[in-house]
Amino acid sequence: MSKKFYITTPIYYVNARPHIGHTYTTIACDTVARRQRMLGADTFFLTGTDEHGQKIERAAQAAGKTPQQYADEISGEFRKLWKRMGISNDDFIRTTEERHKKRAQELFRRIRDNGYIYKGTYTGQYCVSDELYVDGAQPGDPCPSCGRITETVHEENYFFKLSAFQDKLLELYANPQFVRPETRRNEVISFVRSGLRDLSISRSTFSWGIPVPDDPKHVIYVWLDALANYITAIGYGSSHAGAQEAFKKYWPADVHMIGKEIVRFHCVYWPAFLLAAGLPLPKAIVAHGWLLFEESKMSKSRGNIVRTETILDVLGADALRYFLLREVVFGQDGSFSFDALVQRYNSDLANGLGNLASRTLTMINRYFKGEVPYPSHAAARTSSDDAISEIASKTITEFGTLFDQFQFSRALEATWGLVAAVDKYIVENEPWALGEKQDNESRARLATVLYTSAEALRIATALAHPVMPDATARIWEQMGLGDIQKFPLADLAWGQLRLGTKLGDIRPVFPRADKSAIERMQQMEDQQRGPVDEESKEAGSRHTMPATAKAPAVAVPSAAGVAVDGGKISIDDFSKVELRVGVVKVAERVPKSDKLLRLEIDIGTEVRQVVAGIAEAYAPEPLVGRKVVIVANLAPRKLRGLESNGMIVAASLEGGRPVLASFLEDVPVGARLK
Ligand code: ME8
Repeated sequence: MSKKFYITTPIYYVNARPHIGHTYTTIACDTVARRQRMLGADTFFLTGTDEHGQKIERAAQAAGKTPQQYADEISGEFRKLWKRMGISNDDFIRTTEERHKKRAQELFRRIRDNGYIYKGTYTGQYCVSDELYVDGAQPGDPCPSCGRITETVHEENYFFKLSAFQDKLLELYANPQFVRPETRRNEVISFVRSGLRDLSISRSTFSWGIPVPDDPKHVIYVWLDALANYITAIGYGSSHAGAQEAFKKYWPADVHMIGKEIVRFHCVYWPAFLLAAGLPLPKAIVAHGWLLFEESKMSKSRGNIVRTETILDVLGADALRYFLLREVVFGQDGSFSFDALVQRYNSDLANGLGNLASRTLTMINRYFKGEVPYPSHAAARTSSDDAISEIASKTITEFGTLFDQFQFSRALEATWGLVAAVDKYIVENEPWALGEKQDNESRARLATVLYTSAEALRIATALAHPVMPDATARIWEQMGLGDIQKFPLADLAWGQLRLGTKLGDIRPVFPRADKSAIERMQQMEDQQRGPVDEESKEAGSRHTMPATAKAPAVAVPSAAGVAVDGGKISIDDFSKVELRVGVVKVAERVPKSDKLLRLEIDIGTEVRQVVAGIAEAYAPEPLVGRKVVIVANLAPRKLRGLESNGMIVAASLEGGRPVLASFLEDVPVGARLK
């Protein structure tokens, strides 16, 4: 019986369209799943969307949609993107599906029946963006995870006896494989050692969630609902025999792959829920770092996201997959830039693997009529041939070891070491010069050199297949080897390339990208922001910081030349932003816009026209006479043909309405904020 392998991505919130941060985790899991399938494991790869909770409810409300409509739309975007990229997930779970709801309720019931749930009242702080209870925080305190101001929650809840699991959890972490990498494991250990408080696992002040069994006034806490997906998708809690079989077969998961910000939920809460339910625990939780763009975490709320589609349109999925896994050291944060992407693409793919494939196969075509030649064993053999076969054999072992430790970057580095060695070998052996000669010795030598090159190419291609499924499948076909997916990777060894193998049609796999590729991608992102921008320009003025890097009104550390130190700006940078108290003199709706108000604001020295995207939250009339804060030295821009000369400052609640900044004490008009 073949070994089973079950791997999961986090299920992504539907409050934001997918960006390359989500794509990163999905690509990493897809690569692992593909390698496992090639190694012969009965593999199940799960991804999906997380659709309940207050954050989604609010985001839907802000978009003027029902939560279900909203979730359908964004969940659809994720599925469309994964399909376009050829992601090989075996299932896609949505937490609003009936199968999930019923089975998640079953999990709740089981934990309750086992005596780990009781009713109580929660009074404390909650971060809606992270859907996180922030223990020990006071009203007005920021969330320790994302920095947003927490909200005070006072409601009747069901509590989970998390405190009962402290020792058991610490025992689990003794196994270094359970939480990886080591830095995350240490964080988790110190968090649990510092003491665990019982956890509220239901909410009763809104309704967008799965009803608590037998008490539908409550909905199940979104993290319990979401984490349950890992078992509900494969049949936990189902009465169908087939689903029960699947659960028995695939659970426990071999790997839950996640981003580092959700370690606590996966490494503390999830195992505790499973222990309470008497279910087996996942074998490993592997956390990677963040993709950064312009020095900070790529995320919707920061407005610094890069869309995956842009890269797919210009360079294709394989280029992105290779770049992310090669460039970013898995486990650590890594910066994304179009420049680095194109540079890597050209050096490693166009000039590296692509060039090796095309020059080797073209020469076999030219000198041996498209059939893999016979390598000579005797006179025409040199130590340089053996060196290549040794490097190739070593690479196979090294790649496996590194890859299985999730060290994708080093595994690829080793493989590209082989590619570079063969390149050098070709240059030194000059097969093109040998090809010009007709004597037997030259022919024998040429055969050996081209066989050696082709065999190394075959090995590099097989190893890289899970990372770049499409391009490697094409190289494999060009080598006349058929369907690469059927190749049993576990058997990969030097010397398997059969003599006389007839090559297929040879076409370039990675055409070189020129500078215009970078510009095109940048333009596409700007344009994409454009139309959203019309929206977000409207909305733009309602963000404390403008949503895009285009208009860094508030000292956003960026390529604009602002000195950055670990994402922080200096006081000098901050003082470049002129924030002033103003008073609204005139307020009226902008014709044909639901979102915009035209304001005339007296800032002491002059009256400014500001166009602000706050019309959905504020009627114009009551604003007259109100004191507001404006960014006074922002470059003017046009919105709906009206010049906006400054930006009004408002709290931007995730998915919610803007709330204008104001003062409790009386302040004079024109006063500067610093
Ligand atoms: O947290 N860099 O969903 P989410 C790297 N629904 N990875 C990133 C990233 C970035 N800049 N941005 C997002 C949730 N990710 C919950 C999970 S699971 C039971 C529930 C990836 O939409 C990364 O995997 O906020 C991160 O953990 C995940 O997307 C967060 O997605």
